[in-house]
Amino acid sequence: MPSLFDPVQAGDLQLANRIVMAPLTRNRAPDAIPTPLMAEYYAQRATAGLLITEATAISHQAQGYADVPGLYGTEQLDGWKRVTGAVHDAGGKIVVQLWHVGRVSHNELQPGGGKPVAPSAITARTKTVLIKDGAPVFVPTSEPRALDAEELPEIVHTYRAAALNAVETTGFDGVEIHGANGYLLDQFLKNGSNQRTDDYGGPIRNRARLLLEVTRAIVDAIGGGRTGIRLSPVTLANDAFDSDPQPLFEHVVKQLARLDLAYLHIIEGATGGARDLPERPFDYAALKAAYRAAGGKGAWMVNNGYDKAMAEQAVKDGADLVAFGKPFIANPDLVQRLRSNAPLNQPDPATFYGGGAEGYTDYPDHEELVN
Ligand code: 8OZ
Repeated sequence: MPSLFDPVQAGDLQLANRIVMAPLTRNRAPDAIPTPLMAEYYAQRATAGLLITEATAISHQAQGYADVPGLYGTEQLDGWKRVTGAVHDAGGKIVVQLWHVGRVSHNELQPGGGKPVAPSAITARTKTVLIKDGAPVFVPTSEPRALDAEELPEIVHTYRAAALNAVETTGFDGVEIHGANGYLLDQFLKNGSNQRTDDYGGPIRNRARLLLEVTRAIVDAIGGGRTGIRLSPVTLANDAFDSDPQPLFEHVVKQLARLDLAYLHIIEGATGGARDLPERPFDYAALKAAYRAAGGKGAWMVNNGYDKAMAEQAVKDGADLVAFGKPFIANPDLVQRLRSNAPLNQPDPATFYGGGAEGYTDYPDHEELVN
């Protein structure tokens, strides 16, 4: 029986253990440029089997929050090279999470102050963050405009270009497609946000089309073995809602099964919150069974509120990887702490988004505390 601390292969990725650092938005990249401090932060956490970067915009249009990083433009790519170099020097593996926020944005963050783009012109009942006079301000997201079908190939191409930049230019070990949490690809999947009447709306196979086109384009460019995807069937994040998620997501994973992906990353329940949502029931075992029955061989990564005991049980039950979010904010040496049952530092929510080293690179290793 494998343990959480045993090596595992996920596609082309040879991972030292099954503990993954989940993507965590930290808003410390002014002008979307990754900083040297970010390189230090990720390198401190390099004992994770795999690091997934914070969500990273594939274009200016894909931006939805102040000071989140991008993967376009020379300065942004150079910033990421510093990060991948530092992580690799520390012996780690790192993939970048490719992000298009769709309607979860604000005019002020969009090229030329234009409207954010979405499957349909339905405003998300959620907030985003701007920086005003140096301080973060929460504001409602702007009314989006519905994308023309003719604009979608360009978006697919932009994902593909970002994936190529990730592995060829910036040294990432692979990419994770952000298909979760109410952002563009999830907006297309779910009928609460997608009311299109063309080939990208209506029946499940149409709503899944953009996500699958993006995934195929990336796999074609960099190989499935370096490509993962994150899904959140019933998340409450960003006004995401589908009236019948079980068949929707079973269709998605059956199609993904044909693409030889490195991994599927599944958020169980409400992102960063309750694992059980009585008002949004979902059968994750059936989802996994549908993927395997369709021939899917990617690693199965689970996420949301795991502690050591739950993670060990998940691995016993057949999960290949377990992603930890908040515990990695406060515990750079989380793998070693879990291994030795050391107590965990508690993260400070006041320093999650924005700021500098405080609450970012200054959480101590356990060894530093006891010596
Ligand atoms: C927290 C704050 C802003 C963005 C996600 C990228 O939920 C995010 C995010 C999380 O996937």
